[in-house]
Amino acid sequence: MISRGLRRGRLSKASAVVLRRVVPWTIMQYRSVSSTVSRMMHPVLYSFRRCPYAIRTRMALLIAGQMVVVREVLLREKPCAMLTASSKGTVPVLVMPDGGVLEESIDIMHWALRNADDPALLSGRAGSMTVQQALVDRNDREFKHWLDRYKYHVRFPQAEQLYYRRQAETFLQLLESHLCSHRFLFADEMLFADVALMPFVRQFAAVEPQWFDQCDYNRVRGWLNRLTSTAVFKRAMKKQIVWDADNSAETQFLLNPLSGSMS
Ligand SMILES: N[C@@H](CCC(=O)N[C@@H](CS)C(=O)NCC(=O)O)C(=O)O
Repeated sequence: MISRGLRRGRLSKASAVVLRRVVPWTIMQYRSVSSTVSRMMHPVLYSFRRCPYAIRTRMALLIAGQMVVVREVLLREKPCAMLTASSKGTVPVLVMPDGGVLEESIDIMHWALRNADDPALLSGRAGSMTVQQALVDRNDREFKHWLDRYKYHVRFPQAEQLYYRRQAETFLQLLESHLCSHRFLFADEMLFADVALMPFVRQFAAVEPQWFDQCDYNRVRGWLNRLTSTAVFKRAMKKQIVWDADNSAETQFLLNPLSGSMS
């Protein structure tokens, strides 16, 4: 089961509704709906398809129904426009039409959800946001640290890959305990923490898929499968041509609108 807003798959912005009336969804989805107007009206998201931080923001933007123009970048060849907006050089970066910049994935998620029609979307029961955020912080600080070492163990020869995996597993054990009483981490519906953490656990699972398929973390595996089966995840992972400022064939498109079921 997923949240009300997702089930409705509704558009949150009047402009999205208008656009959808005049532009068939299939065209919106597969062709670049890119024009000076869309860039001026909507924030620009610099993104990299496989980056877990970018995945969580694309999902949150979709869930919140926020219209953005997505520019897929290559990490080894970051566009000047992105570096001018954010010299930090990491994705995701969200550049607002008024020039404001958000350069942390969590900030972009919060911005997207704050501006959604339903501000309580993904927050869960009153008060649960603080607890969710604490788990997300632990992911970003601790799990990500061990995940990088597990995944790129060749670059960290101080210890064996197995050692790094075992360190990362501490976090999986915590997630497993969260999943004892509900289908998602904090409820029977997908909330903020599920979206924020899932791309990292997915990355962990992909390091040794055979081991992960047979490991004891059955609930985590089921949770991950549920999340990767959602329409919102599939939509967020759709391949996009790399954006090139010099290329006259525009490649950015609007992430929204969504239509139909999100589950
Ligand atoms: N704290 C940042 C971290 C973002 C991050 O580290 N992104 C990676 C890609 S997954 C990146 O852009 N790395 C820069 C590089 O590889 O050059 C956030 O939450 O947005």
